[in-house]
Amino acid sequence: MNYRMIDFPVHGDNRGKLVALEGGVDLPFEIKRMYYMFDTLPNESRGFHAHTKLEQVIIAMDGACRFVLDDGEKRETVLLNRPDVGLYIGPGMWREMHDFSYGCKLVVLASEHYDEKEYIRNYDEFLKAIGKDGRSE
Ligand code: T46
Repeated sequence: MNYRMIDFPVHGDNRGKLVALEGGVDLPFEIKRMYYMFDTLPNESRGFHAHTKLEQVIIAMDGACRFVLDDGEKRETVLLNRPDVGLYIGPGMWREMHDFSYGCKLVVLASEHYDEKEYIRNYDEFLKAIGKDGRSE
């Protein structure tokens, strides 16, 4: 499975906490793009796609959501609910986002600029692309 959780170093004192992330140091790639999601709703899921090249780290700045990660053989679930932990997802992973808490805010740091052509939004095409559709042997 091409994903993992990354614990970020926290600089904390009596004023509160601060996390600093540097591309290539705290993240395994240089950051080319940042985007965020807000006004999410518990009954509205997102994602349902994979990327051929993109690497990303996703952080729940506020609230929580459940990620489903699928490599074409296994499906695993990860709860994202801490601002000091990031979910790294590499290429070739199908992802779905479910069960957003009201007002959940996700920040995403990405290794590439946005390119819709690099998305695989159909699950059968995803299996085919990674050679796990049973016809690629
Ligand atoms: C991912 C998960 C975790 C842009 O114009 N630029 C961008 O950088 C992005 C990310 C999206 N968009 C547009 C494309 C769509 O019209 O924003 C709209 C919503 O994007 P999408 O339906 O792809 O959003 P999610 O939440 O399903 O997926 C997003 C990322 O697209 C994806 O890379 O891994 O978050």
